[in-house]
Amino acid sequence: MKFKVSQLALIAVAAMGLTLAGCEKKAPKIQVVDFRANPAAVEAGNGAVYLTLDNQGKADDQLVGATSPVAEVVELHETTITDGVMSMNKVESFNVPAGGKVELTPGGKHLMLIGLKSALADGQSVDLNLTFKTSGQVSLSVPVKAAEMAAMDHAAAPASDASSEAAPEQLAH
Ligand SMILES: [Cu+2]
Repeated sequence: MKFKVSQLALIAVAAMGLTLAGCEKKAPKIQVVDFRANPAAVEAGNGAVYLTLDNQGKADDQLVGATSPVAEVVELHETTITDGVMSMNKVESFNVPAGGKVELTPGGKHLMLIGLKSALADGQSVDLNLTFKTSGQVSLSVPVKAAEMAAMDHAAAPASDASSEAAPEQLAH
């Protein structure tokens, strides 16, 4: 009887070990890199945050939400160009595949800071809290700085988009 019990205990310990090892193997491992916010005036109303989500784990994860004290809401957006017209769509999540990366860059996916409560001034930092489906919360202090490749992005964008964006200001003069 005594022998049997210790045998059971061994089996239980072995099973626990396997479960733990299994868990570790299957978990996502999210790292957030290359993050920055675009400078924006309060009057602009909105701002954008760009970053790279790097998953070095063995399971997929999803970015499902974000909050920041500088904005009323933070939405996950994806910019698409259909027939030369640029539009932004709100999406529910960004999938971060196991062993893969998701890059949020101008002209693509981004985090939209909606209803700015204060200006995003160059050189400042803003707090951002990301929520992942599996990994949970990740807090960042995001530096505000302009894109280094801004000139290239503009050159690559269709001319019609650039002129329609600039139009209201030009009319005001
Ligand atoms: Cu947007």
